[in-house]
Amino acid sequence: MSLPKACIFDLDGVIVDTVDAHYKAWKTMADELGVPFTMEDNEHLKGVSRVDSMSRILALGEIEKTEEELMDYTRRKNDIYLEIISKMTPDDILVGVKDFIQLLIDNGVEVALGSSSKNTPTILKAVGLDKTFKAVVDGNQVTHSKPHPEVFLKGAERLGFEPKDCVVFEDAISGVEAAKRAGMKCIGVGEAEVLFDADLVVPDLSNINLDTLRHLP
Ligand code: B16
Ligand code: MG
Repeated sequence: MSLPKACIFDLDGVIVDTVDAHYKAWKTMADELGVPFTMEDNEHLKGVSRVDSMSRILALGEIEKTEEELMDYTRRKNDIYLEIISKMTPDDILVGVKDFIQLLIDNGVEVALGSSSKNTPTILKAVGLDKTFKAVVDGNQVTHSKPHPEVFLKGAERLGFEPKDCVVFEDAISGVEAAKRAGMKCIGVGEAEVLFDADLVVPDLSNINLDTLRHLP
């Protein structure tokens, strides 16, 4: 098989190590509301938009809030998150990412980013990757959050490729579903027991090369 025309990368948990920062910020809001919230609960928020994540935490605690209160909680969560990530540097890029992206570019595979995060521009700048991707689609540009396929379909469209020509890299259950619904192959980054719907799962991007891409199941 030949190489894909493009690879579309998720941001949080694939390119940068922000999963703990999101968890800490959500945990603060959940504690305030008296809602038990574990790392396993957090697994189901990965890739899900800020407001949908807050709604899920309220649902976990069977708590009802007005729209205004909901927006206030999401704003305060983001303030906590922004404070944590304000210290980000290029050292927060996950292992293997830079080398793998360079390998793709050197071999004519285009690279794009597809994230649910509205903080994408801030993060890409902080870690020095703001000029790396040919197309960036983030939470500011989509109507529907993952698991809806919109973010990846827009990424393919911006590059001018068909979904079948793109491979997605994702760390979230919702993100793997979004990629599959977009009609793209998906490589899960994380644990195979969690990301079982992906076509292949690797622990991180240092465990992948061009042959892996050529021989995707
Ligand atoms: P923000 P990704 C997602 O980013 C995160 O996984 C998820 O935890 C977060 O709630 C969502 O972005 C929205 O992020 O609050 O920064 O807009 O994994 O799709 O890159
Ligand atoms: Mg992610």
